Order: sequence, then C-alpha cells, then structure tokens
Amino acid sequence: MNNIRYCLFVGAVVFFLISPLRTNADDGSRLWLRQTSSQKAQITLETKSSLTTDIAVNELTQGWHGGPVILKMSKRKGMKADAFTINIHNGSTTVISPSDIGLLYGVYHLLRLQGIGSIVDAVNGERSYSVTETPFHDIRVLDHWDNLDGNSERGYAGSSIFWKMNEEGVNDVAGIVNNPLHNTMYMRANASLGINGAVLNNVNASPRMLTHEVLDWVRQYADVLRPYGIKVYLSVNFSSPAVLDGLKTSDPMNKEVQRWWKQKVKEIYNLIPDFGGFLVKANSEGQPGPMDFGRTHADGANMLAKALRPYGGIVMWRAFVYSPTDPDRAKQACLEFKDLDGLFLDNVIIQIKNGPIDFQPREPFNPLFGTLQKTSNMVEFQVTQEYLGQSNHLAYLGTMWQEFFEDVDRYANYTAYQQQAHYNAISGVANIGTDASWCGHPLAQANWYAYGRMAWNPHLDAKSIAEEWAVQTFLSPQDSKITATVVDMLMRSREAVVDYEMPLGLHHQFGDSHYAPGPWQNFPGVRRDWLPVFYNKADSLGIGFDRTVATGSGNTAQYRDEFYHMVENVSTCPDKYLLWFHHVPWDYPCQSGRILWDELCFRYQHGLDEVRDIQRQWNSLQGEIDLDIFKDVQVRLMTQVRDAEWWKDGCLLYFQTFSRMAFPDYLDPPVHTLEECKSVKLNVGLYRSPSREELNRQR
Ligand code: GCW
Repeated sequence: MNNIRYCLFVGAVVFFLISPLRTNADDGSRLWLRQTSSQKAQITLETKSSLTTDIAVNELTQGWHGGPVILKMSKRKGMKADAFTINIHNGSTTVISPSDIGLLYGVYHLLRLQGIGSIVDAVNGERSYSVTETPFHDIRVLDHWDNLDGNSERGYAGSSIFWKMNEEGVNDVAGIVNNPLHNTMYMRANASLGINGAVLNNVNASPRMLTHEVLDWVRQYADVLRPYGIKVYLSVNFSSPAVLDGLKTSDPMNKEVQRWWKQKVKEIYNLIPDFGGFLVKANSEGQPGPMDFGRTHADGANMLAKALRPYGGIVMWRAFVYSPTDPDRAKQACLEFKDLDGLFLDNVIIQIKNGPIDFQPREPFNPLFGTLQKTSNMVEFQVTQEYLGQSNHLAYLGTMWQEFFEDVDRYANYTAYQQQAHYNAISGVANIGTDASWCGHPLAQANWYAYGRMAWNPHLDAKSIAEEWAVQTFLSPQDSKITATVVDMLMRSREAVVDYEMPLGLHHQFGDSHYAPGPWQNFPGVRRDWLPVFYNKADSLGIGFDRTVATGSGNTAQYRDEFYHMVENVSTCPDKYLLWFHHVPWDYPCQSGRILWDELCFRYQHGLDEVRDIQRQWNSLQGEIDLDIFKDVQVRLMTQVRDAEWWKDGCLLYFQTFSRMAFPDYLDPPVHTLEECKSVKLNVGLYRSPSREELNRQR
C-alpha cells in the first residue's frame, strides 16, 4: 500500500514537473522576496502614514508570520535618517526610525531576519532581541548603462527596463511606468537592500537625455521610485549645450555655457524636486569633456556642481580616464587626478572603478584610493559581469568586493576616510534587464543582492550574504542541502573564473566582446593598451607586466608604503598579483613551490576542475529546485565548462609558444588546437533566457 502511495506521489511530482500546463513554474522574477504569509499580521502604524509607510505595512501583511508589529517614527540624536532599530520583546516587535524610509528598511530587515530564521525564538517570546542598523555609505547607487533605444551597454539580461524610445518620443518599454504591477519588484528589491539611487542611463550619455520629452519620462520614473526611497540621477553628456541648443562651445568657463547648465538644472528640479544629480564620463573613450577646451576635470565638475548645489544635487565625476600620456594605463587615473585634489567643490564625488584597469576578474585596488586626501570619492563596482563570463558564467562577486574592502581598509584607510568625507557614496553597474529573472543567469541575482548588502555595510562577509540570499531565494533552511550546496558553488565561483581566465595577476586577455580568450590579439593601428599582448608581454624570457619602480612603469609607487613595498619586491608580491606587477621568468619559483610555467598550468586546470565540480554540485540538486530554474542554470554551467576549456587551451597553447616548456602531467591534454582557439567565436552561442513577454506568450 505504502508503495502504491509512494508511486502515485512520485508520478504526481513527475507530472507536475513536466506538465506544460504548469502555471506556477518559477521564472525567477520574485528574486529573494518570496516569503508569503497566510496569517493576518497585526500591524500598528504609530506615525502619519505616507506612500512609504503604506508599502512597509503591505510588506508585513504579505510576509510576516509573527506577532504584533509597531512601526514608530522617532528622532534620536545622532541617528542617521535611514537608520532603524528593531526591538522584539515578549513576542511583540517595534521598528523605530527617524524617517519613513528608515521604517521601510527596518521592515525589510525584519523580514530578512525572519527569512533566514534567526529570530524564531524571539518571535516566539522566548528571548528579547534588539538590533540597530545604520548604513555605512550614505549614497548607494545603481548605475544603469541603458541607452534610449533600449539597449543596455554590457547588459546581458535583455534590454533596458527604462527605455525603448522611438523618434517621436514614445517610450515603448514594458517598464516600470507602463507595467507598475510587475515592476514594483525592481523597487522592492532595491529598497529591501537599502539601495537609494538609480542612474537611469548609460555613462556614454546621449545629449537627448536632457531634452524636455525625455526629462518628462525621468519625472515619471522619479515618481514611482520615490516612495521606495530611490532617487533618480542622470548621466550627462558634456557637450549637451552645443549639441542640444546650438551653443558655440561647451567650454565650462564660458558664461553662456554655465548659464545653460543652470537653466537645465532648474528645469530638472522643477520636474523632480528631489533629483539626485549627475554622473559624468568625461574625456574618456571618446566622450567629450572639459579637456577638449583646455580645462581640467575640476573645472568641468565644478561648473556642474555649482548649478546643482542650490538644490542639494551632487556630481559623480568618473576617474575612468586613460589618455595615453603614460604608457601604463594603470597609472592614468592617479596622474590625472592627484594634482586636482582639493580643487573640487564639496558636492563633487570622484567615482573610481575598484581596480586601475577595467573591471577585470582580479585587479589590485585602484591607487587613487588613498591618494585623494581632500576629495570625496566613491567606488564603482561592476555588478554586470562584462569580463566574468557575462550571463553565461556563474561568478559570485561578493568575494571580489570583500577582497576590495579588506585591501582598501588595510592599505588605504577606506573606512576612516569615508566616515569623515563630505559625501560617503558607492555605486554598482547594474546587471538588470528585461529577462524574466532580471539578471540573465538566475544565480547572478546574488550579485545584485550582495552589492546592495555591501553598499549598506561593506564589512559584511561574502559568505553570510550568499547564505542570506540562498535561503530567501530558494526558501530553503540554513542547514539544508540546497543552501549548503548553492553557497559553496557561489563561494568558489569567482576564484574559478580568475583561474581559468586570467590567473596570477594576468589581465585583459580577452578577444572580442570581452568574453572569449584572446591573449594573442595584436592589431596594427589599435591603441596598444587595448590589446591583450600589451598586458601579458609574453616573450621567450617570461610573462607579466613590470610595474615596479626599479625596472618598470613605476605604478607600484602610486600606492602607500605598506602595499608599495609588498608588491614592488617580487619575493613578497602575492602570487595573485604576480604578473600584474612583474615580468617573471618561466622558471620563477612561485609561492606554491611550483615554477611559474607549472603554476600557470596548475591554475588553468584548477579553474576548469572547479567549474566541473560546481556543475556536479548543481546537478546533485536535480529534483530539489524548481525545474525551470534548474535547467536554466544547468545549461549555463555546461556552457561555462565548455568555455573554461577554451580558455585553458587557448591561453596555455599560446603561452607555450614562448615558454617552450612541456605541459605537466596534471594538465588535461588540450582538446583544441591553438588555431581553433584563435578562430572560434565563443560568444556567438551566448545563452539568452527568455524575456517576460516571451515567457508569457509560451504559457
Ligand atoms: O568596461 C568598459 C566597457 C565600456 C564602458 C566603459 C566605461 C560604458 O567596455 O562598455 O562604457 O568601460 O566604464 O565607461
């Protein structure tokens, strides 16, 4: 009898899983906000209600399982506006904050604590619980590199959720304004993490962004984002005065130009009284900027800052610049900004990519951190995985950002510097698009989550964040197989990518599209510092970029003493940065005890083995994870293993033409020839998950 019942049960499960009529299949769109409650929670709002408190109450009504909750606004001396306290006593909970946004953050935190199971006994009245949370960074921004035509630069999750604008000014996106029901998810997700700003367009900004027709859309976005505590910001094109209104110049010292920006800013604040400010990519990769007129970054930034200051707006001015005045691109940001320190107005923040080159799988931190002493600065992370396998590969970036924060804290005094800075901010380039599961790879949602959590508190560790995310996303208990497996996969993933793409400090080894290997790429007439050969410098003697003071570019001297001494000296330079800072002979003894050539082989092999193992881990969850999500990730992992093989074969076969050394026996013999590796276009098979519209059509 039991057997029959069991068979019926299994049959039903199988039918459920394969049934094409299944309507509740998981498309991943609910992100980490999946808790629901059938219980009617008793919620008391001890403060004037607002759209924001309505959202807070609604979230609790939908998801809270515990006893009564009181939401109370109360100012406390020294408490930041968006900080909050949660007290649980005798099973009753009070959330207190000086602002309604703080209350909303408190509610999301309460739901997170419930979700991860850490307050069960307090909610049951068995103990008291109290926590106060204060965000570390005051401004926590997501940068959307979205173009008005709907494309998202380096976006691998479909198209823009904000823009699809035709010539007539119709914005035909099934986005936040047009489809508020679905898209409250975007706001809820951000608010649940405390993300409080969104730059709505690409840093390669179209001047058209500042036309009245587009600004009116920005106003509509601002209106729907506001109740969730999210301010809107815009990337602006420095030539806008000339391009849009035919001014003869966009020189920041020109009175007419200054007047133009003041007028434009006024127009914006008339539409959006709490507009956040501008993000600017100037004199970088062909974008216009103050240097076109013989002016400095400070002249340009200050002109905009003056226009924004009366309204409380800020300028985020990017330090991603590399005019070829020095042959080492890693030095350029410091060279261009060091002497301007102290010349920027208070409401300018210099936005610095975490590393000195460009979002590589591993870079040492940018030496501009620790160099600027009198200017607010903010790190720019790339949440979208431009160089880490895009939406095909699993690469959890929490570990990368933890490494960054630990290093800048230790070697550049990050925490102390930010705490006294005029503005304390952080930004991340979003990995969000129109795909049903928002981020392309379902597990890449963890990167959005981790970015938000670390923006709130950079001292959180990547593993607990991964755990929080997995528990809430898969509704799986902390000690379950699903949680343990997924967390382990995430925690190993970034290092695996580093190993099979660019171990030991190698960087910028990409072919086209920043996806496939291309260490051999060397085109005449192209900027040297766009070419992989420029960065690996492989030759018969060895490999790596000499950035030492003694014999190389001198980039090491841009760091403060402790870091400088460590990396300048090849024997104390950590293996992970070896080829970043040194050109090293093929038989150089690495810290592992292996010679460099063998270590390189070991790393590439290890990266591939790790991905294979991660694939096995995922496959072991078959039947325990929603089938759609399971298959989606499974296909991507197959692709990742395939790509890791190409990377390993391509890079090692190419480097072998210089080292002339045999492959060690722990290396899987190459399955591809170097010629094949050179001709393959890996990214052609980029896996695309369906958009929400496509999914709806299929169902
Ligand atoms: O990482 C590089 C990208 C460009 C990007 C640029 C930048 C928006 O390849 O697509 O442009 O950096 O950060 O400005």
